[in-house]
Amino acid sequence: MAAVVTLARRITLSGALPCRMVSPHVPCPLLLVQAGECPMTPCPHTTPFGVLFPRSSPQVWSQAAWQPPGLLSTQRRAFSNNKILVELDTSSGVATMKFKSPPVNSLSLDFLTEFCISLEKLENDRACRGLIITSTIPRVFSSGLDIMEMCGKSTEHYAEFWRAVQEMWLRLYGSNMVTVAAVNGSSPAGGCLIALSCDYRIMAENPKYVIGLNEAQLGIVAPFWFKDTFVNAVGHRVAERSLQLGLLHSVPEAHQIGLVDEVVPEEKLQEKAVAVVAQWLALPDHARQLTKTMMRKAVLDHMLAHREEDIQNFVNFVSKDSIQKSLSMYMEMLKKKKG
Ligand code: CO8
Repeated sequence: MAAVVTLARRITLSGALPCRMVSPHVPCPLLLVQAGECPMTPCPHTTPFGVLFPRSSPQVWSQAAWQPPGLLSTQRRAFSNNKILVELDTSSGVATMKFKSPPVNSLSLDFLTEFCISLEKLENDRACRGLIITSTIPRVFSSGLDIMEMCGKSTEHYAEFWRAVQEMWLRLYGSNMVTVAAVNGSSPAGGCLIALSCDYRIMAENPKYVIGLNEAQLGIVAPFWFKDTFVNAVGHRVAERSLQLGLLHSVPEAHQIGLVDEVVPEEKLQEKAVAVVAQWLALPDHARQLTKTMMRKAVLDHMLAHREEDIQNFVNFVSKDSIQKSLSMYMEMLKKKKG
């Protein structure tokens, strides 16, 4: 209690403070408000102990995980659907999203829809500033797009499916939250795209895990925005070679080319992800978010400008007999590998 009062007094005495509370994702339009002059009703900064700023401010940049002892008890909220479980720790502002769609977390239309709904809920939740994405399925983070959604369906279905893939990427790549992929299994193609769309990737050490954009191996071509996202992470030359050869990289190789930022033993993965999010959240949201937008906007805008054309291209491409044949053969190969 004494610590809270001391902090509140220190903040109150410092006068002008950055207001971060209008929305976790939208900086206060005034940016600086005088303590106690917050335009919100009721003012979320005012506590029985004075004016309080639990979110990061210049005074607490190095103490991202700091909470007033006894004032904010650790609170967990969870919501779940058929494919995804989300747990939000409201005291740290970090949600963990766990894929739970056996056998391999493939990105079906249902999965993508639930993923987008979950992302939207978190994005609009003032209590959430950071997101960790991981899997509950042993050895698989996500097997990428559900190939069955691209085989033997109508053109309307292909269009709807592709719009959902685009939507997932737009929401994740353009998210205001700090996003960390805790990659605890293999992550080919669309699975790799999910990881690449996050701000930071940590992968579990395991000689069996692979990650990469392997579309060329299936006889299909990674769309331009998959490519742009990849290039932004690893650079043009590395992306070009990896994409042309449809490479699935081992964990050490993925680390070496910068496809993943860090490799840790599997049992340390969650703990490491939490530490990384805390480190990123220690900066003022508005500065980090505007910087993220500055880095990603061109790629997002380019996709949005060509969205309908991209859907049409996908539908035309995937409807071709030769592509249907390649995809069916690939599915056969996957099933045979098992037997
Ligand atoms: N879609 C649908 N079913 C799948 C997929 C998938 N992506 N991946 C695996 N499955 C199925 C398997 O066929 C198998 O089914 P069944 O039990 O009926 O035989 C079941 O899931 C389990 O698969 P495995 O036995 O292979 O599981 P393992 O744990 O041994 O291996 C792997 C897991 C490593 C994920 C492995 O399944 C694998 O490599 N899968 C293929 C992944 C892949 O190549 N994905 C690419 C999808 S395409 C994509 O994401 C981007 C496309 C961009 C569009 C381009 C424009 C045209």
